Amino acid sequence: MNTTIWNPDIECLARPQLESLQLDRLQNQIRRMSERVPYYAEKMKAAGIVPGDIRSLADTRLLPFTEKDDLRQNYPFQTFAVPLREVVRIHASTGTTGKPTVVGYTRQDMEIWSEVVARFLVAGGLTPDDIVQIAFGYGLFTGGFGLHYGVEKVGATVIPASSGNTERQILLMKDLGTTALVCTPTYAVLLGETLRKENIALRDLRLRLGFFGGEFWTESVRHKIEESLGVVATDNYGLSEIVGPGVSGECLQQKGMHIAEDHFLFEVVDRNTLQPLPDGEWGEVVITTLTKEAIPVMRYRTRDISRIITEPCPCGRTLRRMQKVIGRTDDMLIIRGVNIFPSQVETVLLQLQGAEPHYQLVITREGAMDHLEIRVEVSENLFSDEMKKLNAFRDELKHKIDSALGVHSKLTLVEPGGLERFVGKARRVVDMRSF
Ligand code: DLL
Repeated sequence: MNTTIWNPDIECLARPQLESLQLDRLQNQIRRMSERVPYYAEKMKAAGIVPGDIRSLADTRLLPFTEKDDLRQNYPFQTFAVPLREVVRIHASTGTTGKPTVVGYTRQDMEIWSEVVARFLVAGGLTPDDIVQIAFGYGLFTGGFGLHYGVEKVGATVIPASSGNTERQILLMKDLGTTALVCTPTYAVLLGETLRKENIALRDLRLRLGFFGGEFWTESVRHKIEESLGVVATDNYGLSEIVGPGVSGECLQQKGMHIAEDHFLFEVVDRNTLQPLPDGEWGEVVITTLTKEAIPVMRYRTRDISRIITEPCPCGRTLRRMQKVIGRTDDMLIIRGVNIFPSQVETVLLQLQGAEPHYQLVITREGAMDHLEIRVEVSENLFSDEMKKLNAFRDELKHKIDSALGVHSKLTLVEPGGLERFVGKARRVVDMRSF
């Protein structure tokens, strides 16, 4: 196992020293926000808070939250804390509706961004000898450029393949001897399938590591990817509003993502009461930036559901970990009064031999009744088997899904390759109720 740590001075810092660093930075950041960003100054005033009220890390709870909509309403630059001439890079979040959220970076922000990405890359086994194929989109999305600069910082070789064009990705992998792959887990699954379809043996490739992030994925998908691509697959997490990739990432233990706590202050709050929860409890992740110059963010409600792992990690890093994200609060569907997360479906699916990690939830409304249809792709093997086997599989899967979700659904089995493939993040839910 690779035991190299990119920045041991910080990644292995004793807790009391880390917390004192965090508090210093928090106080400084809040003061800067109140002086430089009228939006935060007003919000703090409305909450009856002055920067001097933040005397301990626990006082973070006194600060108002920021939501995606707040940033949208300040489109494009109103929450920037520096003049544009100090901004060296702009990115934007992948908004599906309306205007995107624009984010900016100063030169120092860029330096910190590549530093935090380098940390998780090295934690996941990357060395300067690796050849890294980045199959995230290069553009306004933070994935491509974020990973690119981190890989360069580590000193490995970057292949900036960008997203899509699966044939070419495989050609590059073969001919250039790619050892590490960077993309969404969804795309990694597709690449694995394509290798199999084209009878490309893993021994003809040099792949050994995979860094996947940008969307939720289950442990079962991790196993599928590791098997089909011959890599050790680690998870990494981030969001544009905070920095992009690099907020947290797994080490080779593959048990939770170490948070760059010297730059990002984490809280987990109850998603209904918004009160901070004790460490270890599941809730919504809320992040305050500690060092961001261009767009500092105060208590950003990520909508992502996770929990803090406080137990020490055998890798030696003292930075706490967040558990794999299990979904977003706004992914939650309410079907006939029952709360459902697409992740529950994925978890059940992959427990059964024969189901592929390609599925779609379609919700329709007839009169006042909501209907949930779950479309699941089946494997080639099962599909070519006799009808009896397929029916037995359908019955078992339907029973398992219904009891996991607590609501009746219609299960439709789809032939191999029958559902849409994604080169970036997957879209699993089609909610026809809003059409
Ligand atoms: O997806 C940043 C990123 C790029 C992270 C590449 C990692 C790798 P956004 O487009 O702003 O930024 O989307 C952020 O994606 O709030 C989560 O809901 C989801 N997300 C990101 N990483 C993970 C992950 C980038 N590892 C939103 N697990 C976040 C689960 C993730 N969800």
